[in-house]
Amino acid sequence: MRLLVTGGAGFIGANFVHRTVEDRPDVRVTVLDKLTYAGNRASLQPVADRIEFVHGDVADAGLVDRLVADSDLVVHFAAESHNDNSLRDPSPFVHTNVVGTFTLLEAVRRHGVRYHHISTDEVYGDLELDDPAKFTESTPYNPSSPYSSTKAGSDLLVRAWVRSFGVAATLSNCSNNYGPYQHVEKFVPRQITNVLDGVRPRLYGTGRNVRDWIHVDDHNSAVWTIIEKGEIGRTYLIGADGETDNRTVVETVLELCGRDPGEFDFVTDRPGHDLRYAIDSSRLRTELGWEPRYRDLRSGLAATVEWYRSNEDWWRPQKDATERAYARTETIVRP
Ligand code: NAD
Ligand code: TDX
Repeated sequence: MRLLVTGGAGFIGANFVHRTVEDRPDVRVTVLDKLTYAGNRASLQPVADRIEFVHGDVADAGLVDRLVADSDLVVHFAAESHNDNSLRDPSPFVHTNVVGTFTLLEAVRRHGVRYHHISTDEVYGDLELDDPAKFTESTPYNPSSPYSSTKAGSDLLVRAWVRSFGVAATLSNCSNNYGPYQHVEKFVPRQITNVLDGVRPRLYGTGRNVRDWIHVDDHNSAVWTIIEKGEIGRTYLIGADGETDNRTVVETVLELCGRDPGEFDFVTDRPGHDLRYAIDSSRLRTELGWEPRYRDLRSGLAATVEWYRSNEDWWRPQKDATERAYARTETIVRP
């Protein structure tokens, strides 16, 4: 099988490429990645001699057409992925998430290539903290940020290309991932690397916002399950019952690093900050038989702390610039 992975130098895409190369020697992997600030060739170094890497933009129609013509399957991870950046400058989010997805869809339509679309639970908006409800595949779209609205737009393009043009696509919407190779701008690696640097973690607002954490390897095993067993045109929610508030995550990271769990600061809240995400993944589990392997967030976080401790060469080059960008908008409000 000839597989094209977009965004394979990013966090989830790189982990997907690693697993695919290890578990599926019959698959020939080509990665298309623009190497934005979030893309890192070093994340693919362990498999560099077993894949083809193409440096380019998913919105480059000529390049995308040539690569798709030579593929049997496209898995589309490439995106601008950080909510805070989308509040500073939404423009690259529209370009990559909307125009990039459109460009890929036109190419898979022309060449009759199978397509899997990677998306997020944030397209559904948020839930109240005290609401027992979870997102399901029929929850109405209600995105809050420029990031989530461009992801919602890209999902709707995929659905329309399935219905109107018969494109053979599946979609998945996953909750918050954690694990190795995640950029230090994101919550979990930001706080781990802060603690390793002796800096107090930063919690937005009250710290009570809830995310539904899933290990990146569980996300990627679900993606392969959907590619192999999913029904064309169908959306599958991916989640591992990992609902936890941000304060608990920070306290756990501090404890795992041998620090006092109270050594954190509250900072200015994110504008429009979604309160809670929670995934009902019954469709994926009952129809396709998928189950997560990482069921204990604390031990998953412990392994992640160890990965960042052992791989400072990977994250150090991004750390200072990331913290300088945060410092421009962040103020400690309750020390
Ligand atoms: P990431 O920011 O770590 O990686 C994105 C990758 O895409 C980078 O390698 C970047 O260089 C590349 N890229 C960006 N613009 C590009 C363009 N125009 N052309 C080609 N490549 C480009 O993101 P991630 O966290 O790995 O997320 C991957 C996908 O998973 C995204 O579609 C995201 O919406 C989705 N998702 C992420 C999470 C999460 O918790 N991180 C959860 C659910 C869904
Ligand atoms: O320093 C911080 N302090 C803090 O309290 C940061 C960076 C974040 N937070 C909070 C905001 C969120 O409630 O932690 C939570 C997680 O924040 P992010 O890592 O920025 O993730 P989130 O905004 O929830 O979006 C993530 O999950 C869904 C990914 O970045 C998206 O790509 C994915 O679609």
